[in-house]
Amino acid sequence: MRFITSLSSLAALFAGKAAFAQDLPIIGTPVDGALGFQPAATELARDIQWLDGMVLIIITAITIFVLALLLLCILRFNQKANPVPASFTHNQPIEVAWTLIPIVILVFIGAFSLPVLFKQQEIPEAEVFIKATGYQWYWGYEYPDEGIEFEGYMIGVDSGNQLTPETSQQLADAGYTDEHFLLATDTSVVIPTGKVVVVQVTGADVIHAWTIPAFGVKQDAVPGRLAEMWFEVDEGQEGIYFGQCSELCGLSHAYMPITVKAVTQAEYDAWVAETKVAGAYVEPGAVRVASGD
Ligand SMILES: [Cu+2]
Repeated sequence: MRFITSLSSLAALFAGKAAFAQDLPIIGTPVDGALGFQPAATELARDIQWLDGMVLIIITAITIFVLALLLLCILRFNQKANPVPASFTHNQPIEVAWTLIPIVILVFIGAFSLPVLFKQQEIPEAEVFIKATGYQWYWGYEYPDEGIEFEGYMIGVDSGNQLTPETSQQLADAGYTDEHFLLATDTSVVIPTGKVVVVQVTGADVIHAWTIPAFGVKQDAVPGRLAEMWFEVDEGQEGIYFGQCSELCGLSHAYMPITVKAVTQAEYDAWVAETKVAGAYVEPGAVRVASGD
């Protein structure tokens, strides 16, 4: 009887995990063959994606203009079409124009890019505070206000960073599929949506870098230095977001990804409470089996 009760508790545990995994869509992930950005989940990401589009228009126009000038020179001023070249060396109006016009273009771009940069660099008051430490080759996370501390390893690290049947099973158990190999981790950074999250980033051994492309954030993790960055995931954008260490840090650099689970405030509060009680990371949404069951 006791055995059956334990089994049903275990089933409930996995059912809880699976239900949670299905509830949370995987939003921030690379797509095979895609060229664009991952969907922006924060204002910072929207800002930089808009800036990228705007600058792309300007550089496309400049490239087409320069190409047209080149073609004009090739066709009109080749030896056959223009056997006697002009011998003047100065043209003041043109020199003034090619000095002033680039200045105007650069000031125009700067007027849009500097506010975006300042918005990233001016760290607002934290509603959730996390410290991320890069190690060779995994990430350590601390929520100092909550007394929570855990490490995040890539799923598959036990199988020598290979996609073995065991790795596939571990991925499935965590609610992922084989396509999330190299991205999914055993634990996740859990954050609430609609709240300012400040992340302090540092490195324990060599330089790593913490990033989530869909949030528009990337920060080098330098040993001996504490860097800060912030983001606020839009409400309604609850989901799973992947990132990877983005600073070449040694042999297994490719195998220290980052998984963020953005959940509602209520789910976040429940996760903090559960993880505090358990004394170690608890999968958010998992039904925890109370001792003595
Ligand atoms: Cu790395």
